[in-house]
Amino acid sequence: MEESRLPPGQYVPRGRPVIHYGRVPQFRPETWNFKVFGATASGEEHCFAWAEFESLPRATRVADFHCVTKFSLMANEWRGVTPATLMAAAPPDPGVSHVMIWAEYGYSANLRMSDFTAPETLFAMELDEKPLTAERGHPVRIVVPHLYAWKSVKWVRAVEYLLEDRRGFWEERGYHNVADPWREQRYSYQEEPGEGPP
Ligand SMILES: Nc1nc2c(c(=O)[nH]1)N[C@H]1C(S)=C(S)[C@@H](COP(=O)(O)O)O[C@H]1N2
Ligand SMILES: [Mo]
Repeated sequence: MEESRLPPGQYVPRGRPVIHYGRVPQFRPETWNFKVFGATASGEEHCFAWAEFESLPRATRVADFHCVTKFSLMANEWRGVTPATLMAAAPPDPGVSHVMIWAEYGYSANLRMSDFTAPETLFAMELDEKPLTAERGHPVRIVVPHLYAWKSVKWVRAVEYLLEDRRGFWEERGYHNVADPWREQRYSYQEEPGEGPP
């Protein structure tokens, strides 16, 4: 592997670690839904049942993935729904600047609109040609491979459109609001003016 693919301070571990805070949730297709709420264009909340979300068109992205605890998982092949597809089905108000990605049990991460709509960002439902396993985020996780992996929320249940930035779960607990691994934006004390909510 080329060294230039590894951001500063990262290493490639043996095996493929799985990490998250709290328990792995149970997936119940009958009651599962996916909400898009907050500053939608219509002012209404959009709600997708499992059958609807599952039938959205899918795309493939190959990307490396960098955890702030310093391991990186290289060349993952993700398949799922692009943010562009979701936004076409549930359009944002033109003033939306950020999104909050919400998971089961209240875990969350905020993203700038430019990171959410980046070409490599995906709502992944498959990894390496198999459905996601429960521990990797089944049925849907977002993958934002150009940011530290705490932003790649597993078990996503909602997207909230924001007119101004707000910190998510780890961003409120001392981690960097933007989280670019190439700039080693690990902790909130490193934030420069304009990189976090006022
Ligand atoms: N819902 C949820 N998503 C989460 C987390 C979590 O605690 N809860 N942990 C994040 C962190 S810190 C990392 S490094 C990656 C790990 O993904 P993996 O288990 O597929 O390696 O998931 C991220 N997504
Ligand atoms: Mo992480």
